[in-house]
Parts: sequence; C-alpha cells; structure tokens
Amino acid sequence: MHISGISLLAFLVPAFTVQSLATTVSCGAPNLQFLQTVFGKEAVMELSNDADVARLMSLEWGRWETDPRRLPFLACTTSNRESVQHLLNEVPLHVPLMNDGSCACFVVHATKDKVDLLADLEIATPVPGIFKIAEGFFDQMNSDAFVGAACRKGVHVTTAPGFDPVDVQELADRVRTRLSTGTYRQDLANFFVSTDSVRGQRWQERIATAVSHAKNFTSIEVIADTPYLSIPDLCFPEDSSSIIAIVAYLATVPDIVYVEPSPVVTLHNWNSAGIVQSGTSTIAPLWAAGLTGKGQVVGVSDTGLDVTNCYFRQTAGGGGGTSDTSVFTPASIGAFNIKQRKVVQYVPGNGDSVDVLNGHGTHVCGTIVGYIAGSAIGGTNNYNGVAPEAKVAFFDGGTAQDTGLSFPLSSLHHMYRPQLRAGARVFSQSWGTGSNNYASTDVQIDRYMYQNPQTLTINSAGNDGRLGTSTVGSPSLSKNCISVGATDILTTYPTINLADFSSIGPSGDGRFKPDLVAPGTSIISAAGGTACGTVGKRGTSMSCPLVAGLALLVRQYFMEGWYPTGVKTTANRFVPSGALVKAMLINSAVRVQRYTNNSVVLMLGPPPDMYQGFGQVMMSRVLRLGTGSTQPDLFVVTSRPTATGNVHTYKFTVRSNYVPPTGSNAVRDAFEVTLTWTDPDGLASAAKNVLHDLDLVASLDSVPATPRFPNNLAGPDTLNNVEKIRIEAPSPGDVITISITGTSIVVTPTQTYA
Ligand SMILES: [Ca+2]
Ligand SMILES: [Ca+2]
Repeated sequence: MHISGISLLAFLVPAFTVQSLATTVSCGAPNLQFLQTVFGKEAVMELSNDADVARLMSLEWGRWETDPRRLPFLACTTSNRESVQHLLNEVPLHVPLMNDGSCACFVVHATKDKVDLLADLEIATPVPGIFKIAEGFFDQMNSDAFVGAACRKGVHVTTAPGFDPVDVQELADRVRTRLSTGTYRQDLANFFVSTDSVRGQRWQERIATAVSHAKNFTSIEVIADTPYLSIPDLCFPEDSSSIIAIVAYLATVPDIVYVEPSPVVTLHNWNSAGIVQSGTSTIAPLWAAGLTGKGQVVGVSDTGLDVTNCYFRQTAGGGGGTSDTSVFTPASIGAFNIKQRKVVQYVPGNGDSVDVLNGHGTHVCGTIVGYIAGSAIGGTNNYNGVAPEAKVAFFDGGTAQDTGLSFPLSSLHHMYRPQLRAGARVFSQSWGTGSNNYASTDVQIDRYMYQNPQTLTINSAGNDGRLGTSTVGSPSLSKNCISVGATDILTTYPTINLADFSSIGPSGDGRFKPDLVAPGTSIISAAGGTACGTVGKRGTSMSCPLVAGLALLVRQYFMEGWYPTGVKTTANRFVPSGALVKAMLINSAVRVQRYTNNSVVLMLGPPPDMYQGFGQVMMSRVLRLGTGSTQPDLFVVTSRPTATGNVHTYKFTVRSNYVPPTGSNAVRDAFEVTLTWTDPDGLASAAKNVLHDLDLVASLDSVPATPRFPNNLAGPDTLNNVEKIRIEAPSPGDVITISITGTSIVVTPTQTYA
C-alpha cells in the first residue's frame, strides 16, 4: 500500500485486527456455466448446453477407466485454506487455475485411482482436450493463418504440472513417434462428442478431414530446462487440416495441459521525424533533489546496445564501452562488472553484440540510463535518460540481418537470471506480441516476480490502439508487471492526450491493462551507430523505458533512506518489493483527459479505465523530497503478509493547517491510496487470472456509512491485483480509515502486499 497527499498527515498507524470470514459456498456442478467460470468464453463456443458437457465428461472418464497413467484433472474445492491444503497434500503435482473466493480449482496430475480416493472434492474430472487449446486458436487455424508462404508460425505446449526435464524429453519422443508414423490421427476419433455448438460442429468437420488427410510430421523440440515443448515451424502450404489435426492431437495427450500459438515478438516503437523535446521534463524535481539512479541497475532485453555511443561509453573522450571485455564474454554464465560506467553486462543471447543504425535497443537504454560522461544532469542540451546515474545489464535478442527478434520466451529466467546477478531488479521490455490472450510468457513473468519479489517487470502495451479495444499484447498482460501505454508528449497536465496508437485494454479476463501511461509520441534518445547522435522515436516502446527509469529512482529513494522524512537517512534504508515500487508508480498517476482515435474524440473520466489504466505517471506527486510544508505526506507498507479473514486497518488525519494547493501543487489535491500484491502464477488456460483477492476500502470517519471502494467501483474489486482509491480534497481534520481485507488467499498460506 502506498498513500500520499499534500495535505495529509499520517499519525495513527497501524491498528491491526483479525476477524474470521465465513467461506462456506460450494463449487456447484461441473456444468457449462461452471466450465465457463473456469475456462472462459471458449467453453460456450465449443459446447452448447449441459447435455454436451455431460457427454464429454462421460467420454473422458470412459477413456481413462483402465488407464494407469497420471492425467491432468480439474480438481475444485471450497476456497478455505484447510480444504485447499488437504487437496494439495494429497496431489503434490498441481498448478492453480482459478479462485473466485468460494471455489478454488487446480489442475492436478494424478492417476484416476488417486482422484477416485479424493471423496471430499466438489469437482474432479479429467481436463477435456478442448479446454487445453488457447482461446481463439481454433479460429486462427481455421482461417488459414498458418497456411501460405508468409507463414512463420509454430505451436507452444505446456506439459502437466510437476514434470521434470527427463519426463519432458520422454514425452517429446513419444509425441514425435505418434506424429511421424501418422498414428496420432487415431487419437482424434474421440476428440469431440457430438455437440450442437457452431464451433463444435466445425471442429467435428475439420477433424474428420484431418483424420483422412493430415500429414505425418516430425519436428518437435524440447525447450531445455523448462516444462515446455515447441513445434517451431508448423506451416503447410496447401491447407490447414494438418495443423488442426496436430493441435487437436496434442490436446488429447494426457501429459499436456495447454497448447497455444508460438509468440511472435515485435518491437513496440514507431519511428518518426524527431520533435526536439525531451520527455523527461516532468521529473526534474527528482534530479534536483539528488535522485539520479545511483546504485541502480536496469535489465533490458532488446535489439542491441551501441556501447561506443557517447551515452554509454566509458569516458567522454572515447575509450568505448568495450574496454572491459569480460562484461561481454562468456555470456552464458552472465559475467558482469559493476565498475563499468554504464554497461555492466552484455549477453549476446539469441542476437549479437551490436545494434543497428538508429537501433531500437540503444534508444530504449538511452531513455532509461543514457548519460554523456561529464555532462550536466538536467541540462537542456543533452538527452540523458531518466536515471542518468544508473547502469544497464543488457540482453541482445536481435541481429542486423534479421528484423525479427528472438528472446527465450519459454525460459525467460535464462534472460533474467544473469541480469539479476548483475544487480538488476527492474526489467524493461519494449517488445511483445499481437496477442491479447494471457499466455505462457505472461505466466513466466508472474512466476519470476512471485519467486523474486524484489523484481518488477515493465512492459510496453503495444501500438495497436487504432484497431480498437482488447489490443494490449502479451506479455504485457501478466498480472504482476506494469504495462505501459503512451500519451502525446506535447500535451501536459491537466490536458494530457492519449496517443492514438496506444494499445487499449482490457486483458482477456477484464483486468485494467495498460496499468499506466507515459509520453511516447516523440522521445529523443541515443542513436545507435552514431558517435553521439540522437534520434526521435515514438511508440509504447518509448514510454515503457520512461517508467522503468522512474522505477529505478523509486528504488533509490527507499534504498537510500529518503522515506519517511524526505531526507536521505542511513538508518531508514530498506529494499522495496517490486509490488511497492509498482504501487508508488501507480499512486503517482494523474488523469489523462482525452483520446482521439479515427477522428472520434473521447473524453476520459477519472482513472482507472482501459485506455489510460491508472493514468500518467507523475512521480513528484508522491515522493517527499525535503522537509518543506508543500511536500506530499507519504506512508508505505511493504511485504506485509495477510491471510484469508485478516483485516488490517490504517488511520490518517488530514492536517489541521490544510490549505487547498494551487499552481503546480494542484496535482496533489487528494488523498490517494494504492494496494498491490504480486500474485502467484497459475495456468494460461484460466478464465480469470488473479488467484488471490485482497480488498481495499476507505472511509471518512465523519461519514462511516458510505465506504469508498477502489477502481471507480460501487463494491469490492474481484478481478485486479491493483486497487486504488482517490478521495478528492478532504477537509482539515478529516479522519480517513483504510482497511485491507484478506478476502480469499488459498493458493499459498499467506499473501504479502504493498
Ligand atoms: Ca543485436
Ligand atoms: Ca479485491
């Protein structure tokens, strides 16, 4: 939680009480409505009614009646810790799928005999093959998207929970044998029961064609050290029967839980003629106070980084960033040298060790940490980055010959781990896919952040806003990252305009994405391939690193002990969680006024909404910089654990000498509180991705009967793991009570929040 407001003084913190909440609702019957709750809208596209579901389940049980192998089962139980703990103890191979506060579902990998013994489960049924296929994938295949000369598509497969690499290799061999001998077609016969749904019938027709026509196939790869398999190139020039057959077959394999299109990564920038204006003017107060990124390292993955450009090289006069070659080799073990002026690590990765002329990666890094040695920070004649005294650990995923990018999307930890060793806790990723589906790449980001709670991943939202809603691309849909959209750099508060290209949310399950927006229409930054040149670029690729740079400054703020006094104090130093840094950035955000798309002007309301997320970052609103009376009051909580039924309360009193702020302080006209938590990872196939539900409520003690709920809602938010409440211009002496309730926390015993 992070709270700020110019006119507020926190003086009573925290009062803490625990009470029990009853959770006795059962999970109901495994009918169509329930499957839709678990697997999303695809359920009703494949199946038309409860009779369809009953036939399908009966078929599945029949298939496995005498099979001694472990299968993926959908296992659901009442959402209370005891009942979930019992389930997880009984079936150690599991992955969470859904928790709606009354019912918690897991995909467990167990034998049928074992599941038969779990008598107290509300629901236990084999996961039908059609629910293992990514949302929208059938329509892509059926529209021949995988056919033709331009096809560069593949399939990505998630194996059952608990698989170790040996199992994955054995599974790959088994699948390859079925595919190469054509015997896989036999497995399709029972893929679907008769169904009245339109798409169910199309599946039936295509499978029938596939059984007679589909080709044999051999190219399946194990992705080392991961639970994933990959078919890198699944294109058939003549028709789509083969791909439909192969995908349907993969979904019938008991050791496979999810099949999705391989992600195709693109850069999220748009080049433009440069408009000579820095995008960093709004953060000058942080530089003036001495927050320049010192001691911080950002991890960036991109096309390349020109280490000889003046913004990165060792000395002003030359010398080059390559003066310490140990930084660049051997890449595989992630060598680094923190004494380098700017580039402490360079992993060639899947690319090379250079950037192209005016390259994307050099520009992005320049926006975060670029700094001409010896130049003045905050000067008007250079384009130093947001955190000019921070450093960068770089992963190169692009080559000069290939305009495409290649990142280890199935093993992102291979990219993050060396950067983590080099000191990076904030990762900036100005790339993504055109897919609006929460995918296995999003799962990996959520997992990495959950396992490494000091980290925070910043992702560009994408540049497809002109195409309409639901255009934010994976992996910007991960629940724990910050997804960044773009605003017009020429508009300033309070008349900020959203950039027309900025991708629009929500996520497939209705969460607010993007989380934040920042200027991205003409950002001037270092130009790769030039000695000291700059270039203007636009896109969410450019707004993302602005937020990443701010994240470094926020970390520095806490790690140097600026909180709570506003003055650097050794005794107050602490390392913030990624969730706290996210809460700080979101709490700082201000409303974007309007959005123009295809000549239609939309006036935006108070955030959050699916256009601006929580608004445009404005860091000086929330960081107390010095002791002056105009500085905002700030109260933070980091990594505090809570459990189901716990209620934490915090009380604040508005300063009695409160005077409504004017001028540049007018943006601090409210009491604002933001709650975030780094949610555990689950499965991409879930209809609803956030597993734990915490609830933020605020109330004025003078009117306790009218509590304020977060995110512009009239009641609790059950979808998002970010909750923000804004109380406009409270009166002097007002007492505001904040409560944070652990409404449903079952996947792990406790959940920490910020
Ligand atoms: Ca490169
Ligand atoms: Ca909630």
